[in-house]
Amino acid sequence: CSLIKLAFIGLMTSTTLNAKILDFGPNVLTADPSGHVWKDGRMYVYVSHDIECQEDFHMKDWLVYSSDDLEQWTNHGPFMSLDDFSWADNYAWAPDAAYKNGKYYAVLPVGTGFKDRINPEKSTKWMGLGMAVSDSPTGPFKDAIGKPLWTKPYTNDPSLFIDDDGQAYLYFHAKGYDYHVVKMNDDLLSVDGEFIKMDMGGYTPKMEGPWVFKRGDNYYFTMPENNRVLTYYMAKSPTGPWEYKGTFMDQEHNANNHHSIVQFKGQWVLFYHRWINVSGSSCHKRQRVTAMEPITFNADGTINKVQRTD
Ligand code: FUB
Repeated sequence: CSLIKLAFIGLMTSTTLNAKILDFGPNVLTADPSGHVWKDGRMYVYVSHDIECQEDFHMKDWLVYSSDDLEQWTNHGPFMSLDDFSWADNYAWAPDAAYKNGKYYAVLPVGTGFKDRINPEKSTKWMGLGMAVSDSPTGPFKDAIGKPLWTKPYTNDPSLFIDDDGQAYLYFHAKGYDYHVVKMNDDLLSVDGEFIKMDMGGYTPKMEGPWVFKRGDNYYFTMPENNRVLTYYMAKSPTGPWEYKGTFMDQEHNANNHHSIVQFKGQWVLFYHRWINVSGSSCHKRQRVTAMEPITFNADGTINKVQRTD
């Protein structure tokens, strides 16, 4: 009888999360969600802030929302903008955040220049990682080092993972350096040593937007493979060797995805973005909005495939 009760409670728990596009307010377009549960137990989601009908993702600032039930979301507004970086003026792309030693940290890809689609050799676009710090999870954040974390290689899409022993690892997307990781010093503002090329078991497709998390004694390296389909590797250490496990979310339209996976009140949650025709918008093409789904695991730690909920 108590087993039946437990199964029932389990079922109730796994259905409490209502998968959906998050209501972040009218005409608010967001993407690249990075979900974190900080010490107050609330869920904080840091997102890129799309501009209606934008071309080549010329975004200007980032937003943060929080919730204690994943239903009602509090808008904390922009937590930082390009104006806060003296050395960058474009591409406010996929953010990540971390908490350490009583401070909140944001890792923010920003850049300069423009992409020339007709004559790519004339492109001046460059991106690097800004490191920002705040006393509050919702900001205001300040540029903590006054320059990019490094200038070469061109880098975006950071994922800052802090292991149980307090060691921080920074994963990122950088041309020629995909599937590398670097250890961060305790200040979370400087790197400790060289980039480490990880053993991915011989399979290294084009990646963007890595997201690393730990569940039990398994580490997960997840990514939008070929910028579209969400796939993952598993390992017993944050630097690998990684074993490829395949797809956990198919692609939608011929468009990018970017995600995060985080545990909230016992439930694992996948945040990602969708491309939809936004009602009331004057833009006649699909635009990005943040969505979430419950995500579940098998006994061996592998991830069950997630279907989008309409
Ligand atoms: O939002 C700008 C870029 O689009 C992100 O950095 C990529 O991951 C893709 O989502």
